[in-house]
Amino acid sequence: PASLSGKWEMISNVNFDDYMIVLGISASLRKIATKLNLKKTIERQGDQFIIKTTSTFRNYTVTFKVGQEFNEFTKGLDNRHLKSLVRWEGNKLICEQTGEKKNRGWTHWIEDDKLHLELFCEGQVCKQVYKNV
Ligand code: RET
Repeated sequence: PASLSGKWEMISNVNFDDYMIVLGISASLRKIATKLNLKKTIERQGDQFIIKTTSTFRNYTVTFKVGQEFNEFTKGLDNRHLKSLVRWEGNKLICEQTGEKKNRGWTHWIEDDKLHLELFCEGQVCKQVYKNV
């Protein structure tokens, strides 16, 4: 069955700029970030996930257990402190990120052997698709 685990490379990225705008990310950082070819490495050990987002410019790693709220610091993104909680909903891995920004979170799922990621915040939705590498 389709698994989130593995190495992934971004093939499309829609509305990333508007997502970053609602996060309050500066124009200069957005300009760099929109040009990045992002990669993901997802490691899973049972309920525990390590998700690494990497690029030539900056990396971001988040480690969590499904169903267990954790403190997330979005270092190098918008540098906010969040309470995050990840759950499964069918084949979708869904994170709710509670903090200063409303309706913030993300959803990961596999479709047609590709990794789909929706990043949402305050009504903006960024949609990224990654291929397996
Ligand atoms: C980069 C570059 C600097 C500016 C911004 C970035 C955004 C990273 C994002 C990462 C999302 C990670 C997720 C992990 C899930 O476990 C690329 C670090 C804004 C949006 C959803």
